Amino acid sequence: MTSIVDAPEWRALTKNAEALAGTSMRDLFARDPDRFRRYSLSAAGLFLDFSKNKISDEILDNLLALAKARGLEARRDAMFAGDKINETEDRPVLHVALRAGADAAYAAGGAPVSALVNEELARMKRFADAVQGGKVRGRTGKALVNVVNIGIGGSDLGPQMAVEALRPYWIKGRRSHFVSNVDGRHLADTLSELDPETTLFVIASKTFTTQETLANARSAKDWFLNSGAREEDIAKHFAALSTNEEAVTAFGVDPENMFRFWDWVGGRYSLWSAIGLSIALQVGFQNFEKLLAGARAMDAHFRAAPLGENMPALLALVGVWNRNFLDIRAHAVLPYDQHLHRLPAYLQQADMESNGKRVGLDGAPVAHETGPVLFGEPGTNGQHAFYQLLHQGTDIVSADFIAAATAASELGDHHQLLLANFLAQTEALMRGRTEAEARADLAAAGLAPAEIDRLAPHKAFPGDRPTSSILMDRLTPETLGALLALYEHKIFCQGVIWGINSFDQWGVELGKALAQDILPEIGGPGETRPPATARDSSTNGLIDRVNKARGQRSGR
Ligand code: G6Q
Repeated sequence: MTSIVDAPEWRALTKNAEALAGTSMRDLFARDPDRFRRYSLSAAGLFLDFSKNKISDEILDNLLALAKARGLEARRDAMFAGDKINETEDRPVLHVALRAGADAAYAAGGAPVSALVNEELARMKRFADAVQGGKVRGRTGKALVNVVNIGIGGSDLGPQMAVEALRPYWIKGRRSHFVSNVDGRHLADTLSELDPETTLFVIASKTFTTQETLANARSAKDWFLNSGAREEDIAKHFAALSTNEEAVTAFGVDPENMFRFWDWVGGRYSLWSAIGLSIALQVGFQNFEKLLAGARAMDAHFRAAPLGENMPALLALVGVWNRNFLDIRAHAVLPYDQHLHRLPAYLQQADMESNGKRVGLDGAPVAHETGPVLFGEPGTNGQHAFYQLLHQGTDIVSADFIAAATAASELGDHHQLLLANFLAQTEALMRGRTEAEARADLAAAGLAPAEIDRLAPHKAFPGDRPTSSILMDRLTPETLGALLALYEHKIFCQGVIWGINSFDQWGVELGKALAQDILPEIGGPGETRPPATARDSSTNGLIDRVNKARGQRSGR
């Protein structure tokens, strides 16, 4: 297969980038008053403006030609058809089937799955409704008002992000807690505020073999049993979300409280599955269904819209342009919405675990860059932190700005202030401020010429920093679902263009294996250990230091 960088579409884009070098986005906007209309679109309750990227019709045409040449449409169809597009794990990738609705008829690798999905959703609904309605209660008859989700990675980030995002929909009196870190403080700090009689543990683990989750689940079980509960009470206080029935049963969870999903659901794509139970418990099953419906609307758009009018495909192509042709190495996700404060962390996993790959589907190293470093914080907080580098740093960082035009409940003029900041930032990043403009501003402020000379270079902004804006009328379960599906499909499209498998994550394996290996070398408190010799001098030295400090510490 010809390397993608030798393809005519790639070469054309390289030429486009060279030709554009002397043109600023200011110029592009000045030349074309219609730019906003032409480079924006609506889908599934979302509006995307990508006009503040350094693109033109010709560039967009070449990007679309690249997508076609890479077989994006056929690959998309293969995903929806349940083909085994996760080739290194020999699995279909069918999270779209989890939110496809009652009438769907999806098959994974030829085997029908929609009836199974709907059956499991019905079981989740019964359970969530029973907890909400007080039919399921704790061992002493008290309502289960606290839910502790124990999971990590894909079994934590999605549900946690969605629960935070849907705060206005929270069931009164219910509180969800998320414990992920194997650092015992995470669990201990969380449990220190909880009453075992009113706590429901949801153990979320696709494999039910993950070291961190099992360690936390075991300690949670000990805490519960040490509160005077008996083994048979576990059924009332523990649920499990998993594909591994045997391990769940061995742990002691009642199979009635186990909610299943399947190997064709990737961990970071699993919040739509049983992994979403914690979301349903916090916001009610109806709102969870609305979240699925919002994603379904984006799926329908992604599946049917021609690439040139397809929101996930366009967002992906703009990202490819920025990454591969403008050499932009980092991408910021900047939600102007406090309730979306966990979205950057969630997308960091979704994007970086999916597209942080260096080898193509054919096993050969790729000849082009793949996923950017992704980070973010909610606006306006980030403005007072890292935006300095976004505006004036030597690296150009692309960004997605995300905002809702209205808030669930508005407090004074806060939402206007928030929106004004969002708009001001995208404008400033695009336009910048020339040194001449900086000089004029300083002169207008009455500064002496020498001061103007001294300060003007520091007050100039180069601008030309690309941003996309995603707007919704309001953040609801539906618009959240659409937003998350937009990003899932964007990541998929980029993976196809880059020729990589977005659905495996072998890169997390080496560290896991070494941790198992090193574990026996770490002494308990008060234990004396012989010097470590098995590894490099740095790792041996660190093990010795840790063991020395731990050896001097007795007891707990
Ligand atoms: C996600 C990854 C990873 C996974 C966690 C938890 O795509 O596979 O983040 O979700 O390692 O795995 P378990 O759900 O199996 O515990």
